[in-house]
Amino acid sequence: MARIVATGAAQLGPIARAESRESVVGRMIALLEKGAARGCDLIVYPELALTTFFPRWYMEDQAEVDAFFERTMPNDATAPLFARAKELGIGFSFGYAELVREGDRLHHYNTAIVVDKEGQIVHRYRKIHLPGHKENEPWRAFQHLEKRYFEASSEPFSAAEAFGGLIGQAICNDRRWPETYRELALRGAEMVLIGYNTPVHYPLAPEHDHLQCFHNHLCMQAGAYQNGMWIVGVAKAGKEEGCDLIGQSCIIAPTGEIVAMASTLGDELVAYECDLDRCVEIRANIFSFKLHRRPEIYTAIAAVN
Ligand code: CDT
Repeated sequence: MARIVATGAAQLGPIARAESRESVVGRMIALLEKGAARGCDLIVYPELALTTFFPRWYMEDQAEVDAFFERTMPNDATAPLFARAKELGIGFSFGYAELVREGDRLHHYNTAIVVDKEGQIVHRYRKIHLPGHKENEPWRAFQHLEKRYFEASSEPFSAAEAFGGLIGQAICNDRRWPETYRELALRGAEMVLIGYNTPVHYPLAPEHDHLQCFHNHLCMQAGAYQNGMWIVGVAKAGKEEGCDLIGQSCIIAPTGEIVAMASTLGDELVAYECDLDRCVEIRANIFSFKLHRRPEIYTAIAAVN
C-alpha cells in the first residue's frame, strides 16, 4: 500500500514588524483550514514564521532582539494553532526564533519543529548554515544579521518517524548546500521540510538578483533528485518592511519535478499527495547509495580543516 502524505506548502505573505504573533497565528490557522478542506495530513510553514524577518535590522539592545524570540513552545501565542491542528487531525511544521537556557548559558537558535497529528513535537531542528554577517554594514540596503543574532547548531541533521515515514528538516540557507540533502538522505529522510526567507536583492552580488528564483528551485530540485526524496520548500514572500522576498513555494518529487507551486507572493496554500514510496524509484536505481556510492574516495567532503 502506498504511503501517501497529503502535504500543504503554506506560504506566508509579508509580516510587518508591528504585526502581533496572535495575528500571524490567525493567518496560519486560516491556511491550516484550507489544508483541512483539501485533505492534508501535514502543513508546512516558513522559516521564522511568527514574526517579521528581524535580522534585516541592526539592533544593539539585546532586549529588543530577544523580543523576537520564543522561550517556550507551544506558548500562549501559538497554542491556538496547536489546538486547531489537533482538532482537525493535521500535523504541521514551522520555524521560529528559539531562546533556550541550557545549563548556565542562554542560546539563540533559528529553529523549526514538526508537530504530529496528536499535537506532539516530534522533531526539532536548529539551523546549521547561518548566512550573512555579524556587524552593522550600513552600505547595504538592508542587513542580514543571522550570524549576529543566532548561534549555529552543532547538532547533526536528523530525521524523525512521523506521518508513516522519515521526515527531516532544514532551514533556508541550508537548502543551497548539497551536504544538507546527502546527510539527510544518509540518515533515512524521505521528505525534507524547508522554510525560507530569501530577499530578491543580494547585496554582495546584485548581478544575481534576477537569478534568485532560479537558484531557489535549482538547489532544491537537485537535492530531491540526487537523493531520491520529497522536498517541501516554503517561503515567506512579498514586500516585507520594504524588502522584497521571493515566493515560489513548492513541493518537489524525488524525480526532481515540481508538482505544486505557489503563484502569488501572499498567504497561499498549494498541496500534493506525496507518496513516500516513490523515493525508491531513485534510491533503488540511479542513486542506489549501496551499489554506486564511493564514500572511501570522497575523503575531502568530510575533512575538517
Ligand atoms: N534566511 C536565509 O537564510 N536567507 C538567505 C539569504 C541569502 S544570504 C544573505 C538564503 O540563503 O536564502
